[in-house]
Amino acid sequence: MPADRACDVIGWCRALARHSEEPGFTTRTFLSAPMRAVHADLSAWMARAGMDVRVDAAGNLRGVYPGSSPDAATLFIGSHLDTVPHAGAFDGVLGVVIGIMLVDMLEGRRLPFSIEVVGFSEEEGVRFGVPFIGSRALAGTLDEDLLGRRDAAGIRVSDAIREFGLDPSRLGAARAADRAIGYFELHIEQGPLLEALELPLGVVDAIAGQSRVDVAFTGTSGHAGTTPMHARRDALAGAAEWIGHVEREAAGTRGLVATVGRIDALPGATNVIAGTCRASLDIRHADDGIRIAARNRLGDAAREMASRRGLTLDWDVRLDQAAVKMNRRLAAMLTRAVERTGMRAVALTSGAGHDAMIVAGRMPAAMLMLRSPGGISHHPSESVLDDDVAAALAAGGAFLEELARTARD
Ligand code: HGY
Ligand code: MN
Ligand code: MN
Repeated sequence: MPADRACDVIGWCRALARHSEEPGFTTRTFLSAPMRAVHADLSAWMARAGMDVRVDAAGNLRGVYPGSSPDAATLFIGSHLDTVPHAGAFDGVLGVVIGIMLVDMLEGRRLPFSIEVVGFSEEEGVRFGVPFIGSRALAGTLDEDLLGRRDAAGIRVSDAIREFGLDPSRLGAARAADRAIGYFELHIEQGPLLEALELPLGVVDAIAGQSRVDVAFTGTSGHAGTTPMHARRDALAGAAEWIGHVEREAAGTRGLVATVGRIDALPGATNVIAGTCRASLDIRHADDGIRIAARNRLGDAAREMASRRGLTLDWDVRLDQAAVKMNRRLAAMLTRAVERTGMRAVALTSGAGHDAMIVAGRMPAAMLMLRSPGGISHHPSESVLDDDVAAALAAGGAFLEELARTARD
């Protein structure tokens, strides 16, 4: 039975991956058109598992499986439904599909708590440059600043919500009820650790903090053929010097990762010196002090390089998300559940950010990681193994039973 269900989980994820803004790739950003098809598929699977389904004002898909009594507290199981551009089929959606399958595995049996499976509308931060819109709505921490953020077309978050047919004035109703047992997120590891350890599952002890900065170097565009090298204020050359420095700084600081994933040079012609160069910075570390100090050093370096080259610099910190520890009691229960299914559980710190780090501010949170073959993620070749999904279903089922036992005590 678990093997069949694991095969279904993987099949469902691959089916959802076809709902995309880009034919031939998986690209699905906040409340874009393909999200409706994802909601339709998941709603059908949720309803078949005996869940009442709704979409909240932040575009989160929410399926409720009632508990044994009307006033039962709620266990949330969730992850995100949006993706990065050219994504794989499992980052985010796997946690939602496994949540539905765990409910289906109850086969109508009621637990002493309700289960609410949530497919968050936006976690990656691709469309508006700031992540976690969906989980902030559940946590009740969405603020006017975020709702006013604009995408590349100048559309605000609140406008995008209206365009999807939802009402931003009802965002308060998206907030999780106070009687929550906790939040449980299953997610691919997206890195090489579990594969190196030859283990299918890992229990998350903490999620690394991350900062995201929009950087812009501004000089003077000019003729590539007639402008002497000493007379240039080349924004792209300035950004290039800084990007090399970013890589060296991260490689030289234990446990630090820093990435410039996007660069836009303007006006962007072969025979024109770039007058403006915008770049993104994503910097992470398990220790917030080390991350912030490194972020500040990179800002100082950018200012020094810009000044030396006669450029101006804009440095806009878009996100400073502190590292978050998972709930120790739930992590211990999850570890016992994994071991009860005959597997060794290892604790690991997640370098990837997750909705759990936002929801953890509202209720106890726990995460179970599944091995990422090749450590590949944020890439079309991202995958999971059938046996590892079967193991996650068994461990997730044992975790629910353990929670039910403690709820009855
Ligand atoms: O960027 C991340 O860490 C996650 O995939 N959103
Ligand atoms: Mn991701
Ligand atoms: Mn993810």
